[in-house]
Amino acid sequence: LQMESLLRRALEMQEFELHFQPIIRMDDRQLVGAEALLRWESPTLGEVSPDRFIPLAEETGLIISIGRWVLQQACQAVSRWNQEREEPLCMAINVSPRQFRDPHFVETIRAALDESGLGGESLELEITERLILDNNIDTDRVLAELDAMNVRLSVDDFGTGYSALGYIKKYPFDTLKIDKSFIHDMTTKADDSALVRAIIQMAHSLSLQVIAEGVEAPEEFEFLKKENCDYAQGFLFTPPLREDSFITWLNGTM
Ligand code: G
Ligand code: G
Ligand code: MN
Ligand code: NA
Repeated sequence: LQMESLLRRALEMQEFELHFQPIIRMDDRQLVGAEALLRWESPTLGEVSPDRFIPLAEETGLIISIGRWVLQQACQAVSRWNQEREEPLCMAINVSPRQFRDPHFVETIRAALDESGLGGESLELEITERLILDNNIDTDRVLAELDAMNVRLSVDDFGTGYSALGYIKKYPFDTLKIDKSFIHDMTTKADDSALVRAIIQMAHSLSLQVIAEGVEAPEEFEFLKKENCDYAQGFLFTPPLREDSFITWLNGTM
């Protein structure tokens, strides 16, 4: 209850910050984009993990206004970065089922893109399997509208949910993100390496691209590269960074 009342005020008290984690193309190790990850520093509670406050924000409906803030901040950030780049970066944002079901969701996306002068192709929305399997009324229509705006759509944490594979073909997804739990055991456990290989092959046969999450070791990178995985993200490159550190990292390594 205390956390709820603190969370209610966190936006206006400017206690949120976005961190950014690079997404790397495996072919040439070039930076192609970043995932925006929300951080809450409460003066009362200290740093609160999103695993704790995101579910609370979903229950209370606060995720609608918080999610809008995330979207606006993330679009403005990538728009700034792209002004100084030849190859534009794509910004990936996590979207909760509750946001997705908000009747103003598509309109909010359109406004954030317009206000930051971005095309839809500069934005990727990460959606969990949970949302798709909600079997909600408007899922088809909302995904089709986003697709028509060229917004990219990815399935986050792939493999951890119920993985009804039918929906992947049914909806206009561009990318699968393989959950870090599989990547972690992939180079030591035969089951996990077989699974990762199968996911990559299946994705490619459906014309989807694959991002491996949680890549921590060079052996993992090499294994994924051999299996033709398209992109990688993880501590091997860097943890999520504040914008200033992200820019420093980008200038230092790319
Ligand atoms: O960054 P970290 O690993 O602590 O994130 C934990 C979880 O919180 C992840 O599952 C991530 O998807 C989720 N998360 C982080 N930022 C956001 C956000 O802006 N919106 C939503 N809906 N979830 C987020
Ligand atoms: O659920 P989602 O994929 O949105 O969550 C991404 C989370 O994974 C972020 O909170 C981020 O901090 C975390 N993360 C990113 N790279 C790594 C990694 O290499 N190892 C581990 N253990 N976590 C990671
Ligand atoms: Mn994610
Ligand atoms: Na994930």
